[in-house]
Amino acid sequence: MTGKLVVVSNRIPTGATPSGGLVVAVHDALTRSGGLWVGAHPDEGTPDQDGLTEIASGDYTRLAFHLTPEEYDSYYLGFANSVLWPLCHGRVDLVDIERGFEETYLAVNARVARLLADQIGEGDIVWVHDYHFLPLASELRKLGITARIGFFLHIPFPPLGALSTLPSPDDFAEWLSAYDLVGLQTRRDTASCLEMFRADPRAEFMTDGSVKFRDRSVSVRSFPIGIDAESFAEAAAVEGPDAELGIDMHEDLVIGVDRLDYSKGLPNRFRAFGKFLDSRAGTGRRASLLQIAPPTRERVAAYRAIRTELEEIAGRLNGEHAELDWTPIRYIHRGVERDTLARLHRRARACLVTSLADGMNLVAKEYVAAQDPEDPGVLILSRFAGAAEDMTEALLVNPYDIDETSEAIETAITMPLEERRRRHAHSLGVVHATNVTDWAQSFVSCLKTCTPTLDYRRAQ
Ligand code: GDG
Repeated sequence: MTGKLVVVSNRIPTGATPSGGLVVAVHDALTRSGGLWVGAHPDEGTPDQDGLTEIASGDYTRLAFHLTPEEYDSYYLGFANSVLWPLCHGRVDLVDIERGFEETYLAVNARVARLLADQIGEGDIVWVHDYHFLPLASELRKLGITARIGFFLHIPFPPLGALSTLPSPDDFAEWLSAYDLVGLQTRRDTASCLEMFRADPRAEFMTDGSVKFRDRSVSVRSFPIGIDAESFAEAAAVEGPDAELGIDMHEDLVIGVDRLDYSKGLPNRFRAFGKFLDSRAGTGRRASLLQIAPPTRERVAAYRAIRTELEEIAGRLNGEHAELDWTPIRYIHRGVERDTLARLHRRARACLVTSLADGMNLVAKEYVAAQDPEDPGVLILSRFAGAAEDMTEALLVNPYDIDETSEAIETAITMPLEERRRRHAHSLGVVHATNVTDWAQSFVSCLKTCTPTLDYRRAQ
């Protein structure tokens, strides 16, 4: 197969500082291979405009489709982010089903399929990303496209029972069966996806491990995503005065970096940090939490609610614990330059990743990559983040357990050097074994051949 790689995802880079895991990872992959990247136009809800528009292209071509304001509301904010996102992150209570959401989601996918069909040539392979495009392959098949099409889900695969929340629960299996390869972040997600097919009378399991669904067969595998560890480590090691980063060398710095999303467990993280401050009261030892949390999806009510909740907790804790010359929680509701972020990670004694559910969590890998191996900081990692499946030597916590998380902060900051080095060496091994280049290459080569194995790492 000699055709080009065609990537489809909701977001495409426009030159601004990328702050989404998917964008960072796929940009790196396409820069290396060349090809075509199709995504939604960055101007949210542009007036009715058909066709694809070329936007800032470099090593590969980028084409954007346009969403009308109504489509943006019902497809993107609606079905994708008020139904599928909470469903996949175990927040069925936040699922908001409105008339027209699913219809628009299907219509947008059908339109994108029509636009895409003209771009797909003989021998091309198509790689579709994430929950915005679950039905895309099925729409492309209706148009007679026979190319190999793969799908990668960046977020957790929903548990079987939760699928009943969908207006048409059987659609999920139907949509996924139109792909040749379905890639998931973890072995646990793979098991959940296979469980869905196992429970579906239309599916049949083949001896090579693939799933036969009507007249097609689909392979389901895990491809844990990673980062470009070397370039992140390089950026982290750039020397510069602490004052430039706003760091006080007399205090222990704990860092958190997350889009302000309810799946990231930020209120519980702040509460745990508050308990930790309580436990240190009167000791004269200072620690501060630097939380960088750029805004995201602010027109969805659940996101406005989490912002209000977090600001209330931060304000209360700072009111209780701050001194004239010290603010224990520094909460920045803006994006920060990647290079600054990398340097901050290296200076932080600990990093808090306390997701209540998370496909992988790249911040966990970035923090590990940024450390000085001779004197590394400690990663405190939620056992509900996909990263925890392999990073078993991080300090794993249950983010619902505030006491446990609070104690983990103390353990991390006071951990002896030898133990820090041992734990870090293991985590760094995982980061290197799952780097983003291998991730993309493994997915693409598996899509070309679809040889039967349930986990690409075991095949290497
Ligand atoms: C989804 C899944 C999965 C964050 N703030 C800033 C900034 N970031 C960067 C981080 C990291 C990325 O954004 C966030 O990636 P995560 O993986 O942590 O989370 P999601 O955005 O939810 O990504 C997730 C991922 O897709 C990939 O498959 O791991 O589970 O939810 O790279 O560093 N970057 C800069 N400034 C910021 O303020 N420059």
